Amino acid sequence: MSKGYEVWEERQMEKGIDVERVKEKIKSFKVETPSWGYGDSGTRFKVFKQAGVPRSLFEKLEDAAQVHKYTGICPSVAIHIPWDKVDDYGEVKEFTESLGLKIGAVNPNLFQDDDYKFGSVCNANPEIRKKAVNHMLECVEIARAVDSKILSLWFADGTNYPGQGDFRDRKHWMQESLAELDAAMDDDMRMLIEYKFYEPGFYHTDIADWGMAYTFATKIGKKAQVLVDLGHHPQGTNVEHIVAFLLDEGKLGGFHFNNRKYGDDDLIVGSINPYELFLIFNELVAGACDPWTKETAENVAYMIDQSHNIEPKVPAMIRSVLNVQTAYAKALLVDRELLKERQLNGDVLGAEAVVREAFEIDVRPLLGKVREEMGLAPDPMKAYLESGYEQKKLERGIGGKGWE
Ligand code: LRH
Ligand code: MN
Ligand code: MN
Repeated sequence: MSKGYEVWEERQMEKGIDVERVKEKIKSFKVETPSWGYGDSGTRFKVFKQAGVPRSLFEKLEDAAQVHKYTGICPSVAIHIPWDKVDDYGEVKEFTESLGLKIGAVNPNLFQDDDYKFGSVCNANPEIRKKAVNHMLECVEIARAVDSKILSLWFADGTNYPGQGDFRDRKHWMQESLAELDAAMDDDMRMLIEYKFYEPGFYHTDIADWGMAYTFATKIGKKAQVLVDLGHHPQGTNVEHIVAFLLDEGKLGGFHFNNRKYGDDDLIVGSINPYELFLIFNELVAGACDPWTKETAENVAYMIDQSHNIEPKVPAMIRSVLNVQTAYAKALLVDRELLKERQLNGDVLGAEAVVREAFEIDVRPLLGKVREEMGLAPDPMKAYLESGYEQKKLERGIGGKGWE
């Protein structure tokens, strides 16, 4: 490994890449995993129960701790309420910290109660809107109890047919609810507003795209930013352009990483379109180098939002995390000065080559070296599979906690 690395390092240094700086950046890069990615989940056709799936939030956290143990870059876990509802969040905080982890984003769930059949915060019934707002306020309390600073908001609100709802009434109800939430949040908390263009509403969704999420976030003010879930755009959308635009406006708050072939497929990150993932990181790295966007770029919450229908959950999560890290490492190797020069000179093919060639670099020797320096096994997946944890998990039996 280390001989391979020396050759690799020499080649990068010849190109003028500051390899030590790249290594430091990779070491400080973190990505959050979702509690719901460890439990049973599926499609609307079937949830296949897997043996060994966590029976409680505490067991989900134990699984998340394994992902962190072998990758070294996943110290926080997002929770979804009420999927992860417990009586004592102080106990959750203590247990999480005992595992060397932290609770990350708190996600209010506004789509599973029967009351939400016609929407939550955009429901025509004011009592249901109130209930939805109260649930978000409860999540602010939970965030305080677990010492989280992020409320991650996704609304399943939408309609199935023309005429079913009044777009502008619903827009006002959304705005009012977000304002109530804003007033209840501490100054150092952020709300990340996620958009999605369809599903479960198939005619319209109340926050359908980044422009609507951006408009709400701008009206709310400094505590609100936009969350980009990679599975929530129409096919062919240039997601990296959206990322650069929001970053430049100071409104890019976070990501839900996953991958898709067709719809909101929630597949392993980078499994279908690794080039798109790399191009997104290319914008983020460029943003972090620019004084205008540096602060926003450095505070972006990187989160995975993935569900595993047929694949074993902990290895699937490790695969996603490693794919994210790989895309980030490649983006750090883009020669930005050369790229700028070629862009300004109208060198179309030359500029495209700078970006593509960074993507083509094999970063395995680099990542192996970084892991060695972090005291980790060079191949986290292999180390995890050899650890015996997958077998030990089976003692939990079948019928764990999943989507309810
Ligand atoms: C909606 C979504 C949202 C939810 C999660 C379970 O499709 O991406 O982030 O909270 O899935
Ligand atoms: Mn999401
Ligand atoms: Mn989704």
